[in-house]
Amino acid sequence: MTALTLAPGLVYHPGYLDRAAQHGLLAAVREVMRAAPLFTPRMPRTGRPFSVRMTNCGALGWVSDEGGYRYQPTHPDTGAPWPAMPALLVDAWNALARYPHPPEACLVNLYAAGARMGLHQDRDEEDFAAPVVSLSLGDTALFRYGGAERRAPTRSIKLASGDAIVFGGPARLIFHGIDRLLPHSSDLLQEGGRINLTLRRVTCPKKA
Ligand code: MD3
Ligand code: FE
Repeated sequence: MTALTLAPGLVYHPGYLDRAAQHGLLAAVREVMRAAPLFTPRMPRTGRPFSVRMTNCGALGWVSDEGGYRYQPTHPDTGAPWPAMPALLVDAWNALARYPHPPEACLVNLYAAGARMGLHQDRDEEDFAAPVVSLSLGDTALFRYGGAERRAPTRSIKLASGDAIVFGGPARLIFHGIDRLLPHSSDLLQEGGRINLTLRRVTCPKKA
């Protein structure tokens, strides 16, 4: 597999999943969405809804509402535990993360046409030693990333269906976001749009 290091700790694997693997992962994600329906996260304080809808699998899931950003073991609407992490996702983590503990959370982001995600850092986890692994399905997205400070200059790359990207080490706390989708760029999702999966460690592993 070709892997491109775009910045220290930022490794891009274009076409990591072939078409068959994308279909397999999509089937697993549809099962997750059946057990844990998509919810609409809201901004802390203001309650303004995100344009992206979300769900999670794994022991912990990321949620956001007027009370803030946090990880919790249950769905914010149904109260049910998150469904288990599909084996295909654990396989991807094991192949890409180079981290000796399994992922605890997989955030599933669903972008319909017009959805976007503003520039932000992921810093609600305790363990920044572990990388974040992202997998993309469906329409290509224009992904923007900068540095560890908001004012740092940014670059953009396109994330296409099947691409994987890993953010570890000095890239773990970079600012990043999704400016827009390229409509109709993939036919993987019948309804169009894009699904992004991010595999994360949340807690610090206990010392042996
Ligand atoms: C860099 N998701 O869920 S994936 C997110 O495409 C998020 O849905 C975007 O940003 C998406 O938080 C971007 C790429 C990504 C994900 C997590 C990161 C880049 C990251 C965590 C740390 C640094
Ligand atoms: Fe993020």
